[in-house]
Amino acid sequence: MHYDHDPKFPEGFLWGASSAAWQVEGATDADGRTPAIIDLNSQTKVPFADNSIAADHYHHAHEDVELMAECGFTSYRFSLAWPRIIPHSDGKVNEAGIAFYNELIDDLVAHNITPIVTLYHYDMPVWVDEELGGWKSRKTVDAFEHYARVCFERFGDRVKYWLAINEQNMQICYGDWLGVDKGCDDWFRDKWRVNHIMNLCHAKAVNACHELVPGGKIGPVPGMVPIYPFSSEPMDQIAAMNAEEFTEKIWNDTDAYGEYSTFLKNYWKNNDIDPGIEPGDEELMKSAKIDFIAVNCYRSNTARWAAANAAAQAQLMNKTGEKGKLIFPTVPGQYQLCYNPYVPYTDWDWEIDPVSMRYVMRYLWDHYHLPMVVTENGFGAHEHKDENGEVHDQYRIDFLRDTVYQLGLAIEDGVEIFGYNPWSFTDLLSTGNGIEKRYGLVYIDATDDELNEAKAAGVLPPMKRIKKDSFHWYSKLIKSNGAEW
Ligand code: BGP
Repeated sequence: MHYDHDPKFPEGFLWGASSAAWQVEGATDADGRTPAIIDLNSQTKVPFADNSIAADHYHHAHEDVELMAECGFTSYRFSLAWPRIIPHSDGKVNEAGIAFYNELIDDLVAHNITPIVTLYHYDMPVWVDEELGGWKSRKTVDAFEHYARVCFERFGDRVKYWLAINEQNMQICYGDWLGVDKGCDDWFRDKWRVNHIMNLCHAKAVNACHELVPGGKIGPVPGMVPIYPFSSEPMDQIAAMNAEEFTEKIWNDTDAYGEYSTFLKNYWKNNDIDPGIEPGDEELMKSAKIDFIAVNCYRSNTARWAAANAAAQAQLMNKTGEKGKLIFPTVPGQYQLCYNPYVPYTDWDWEIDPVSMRYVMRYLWDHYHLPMVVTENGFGAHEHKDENGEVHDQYRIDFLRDTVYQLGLAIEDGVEIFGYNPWSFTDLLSTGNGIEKRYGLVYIDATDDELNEAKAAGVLPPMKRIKKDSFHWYSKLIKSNGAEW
């Protein structure tokens, strides 16, 4: 990438990294935590993605915070595990779970690292699913509100930035990938009911945060994949707009305006879909005013027109990390996604497109005029130690540098952005590719096979942390507030 000047970042810009409880903590049955739906879902993934050890952050939390401080972090975005805090349907608070997060938060604050905390990053307790009906049931709204209130009451004195639900759009779009479609037999229709329940949970959390956390701010976390039209053929532009609506804009509009768009209401009407809206729901949604948008953005997609008689194709993810295994989706009469000839691809067929960060920031600012913080971005790769036990990840440094440059340009464009938290600090589990798809600034010295063997033997491996080259590069960048890049 050509850089024609140095980007500038505002004083107090939050530099950190990001994780999620089920992907980093491990210790899934420690100290009273009960199983989550995602534990079971992850066990169905090939290659191994069992999360019972993950990066074993549960037993290495202090060491990890020390490393963050050494790197110069001023923020850390992580999530709380619902089944660690409310393990059973009696709603009682698990003090051991609270103690783990209290220690982590205290440790961060003592190192001047601002915690940015996600309430829900895919770990619904199994009891919510089995006893209340999970995402299909309105009873879940009360259970979620209770959990959110406990978190705000217990941690809100030190945590001021809250995120409600991670990537609701992606959970609904790819319901089977994360197990959100559990128990639904007509996902085409049922997903809008699940989505509505999630919107009610989000609204309750937003209002409770404002009620219980002095100075608290809360926002949604859209998974943003900007959509470019494949060509200047006019129908490719409509296809790009359709893909944008159905994968992200519907959710952004609802979060920002607190109401369903006319586009979505017409779509429901034309397709005979009842999203299960009851009296009072729309008032609740409207009352929940978000303070900012937390943005996850790794890449872009490209769309071209798909005629109404085209063959439908669901997206099939690349689960092996061998290039060329992804099957793009086709939605007849709306769009099909396709390769972009102008960008390279990772081994998992993700577009390597740092410009997408500037695009997405400009796009969201123009539409919603809300401050933003980057809560995920990163480069997934196969990685190994060399003969000296070091990990050289120049490709990650190149990607992060290009992205930080684009973020700087977006700030110069006038967009209000207050932090950058790439995924991830240590290596951790990918959503479907075990620890083999690594994102960390810090290497975790274990392979999927070793984690499998350790689990079978019931022995925890040492899980040594090794700083990658990107750790050292990032440290210089953040200690100079973006000047040395
Ligand atoms: C985001 C999720 C994360 C994370 C990341 C990378 O969408 O919020 O949980 O895993 O994507 O994706 P993957 O692990 O599939 O490579």
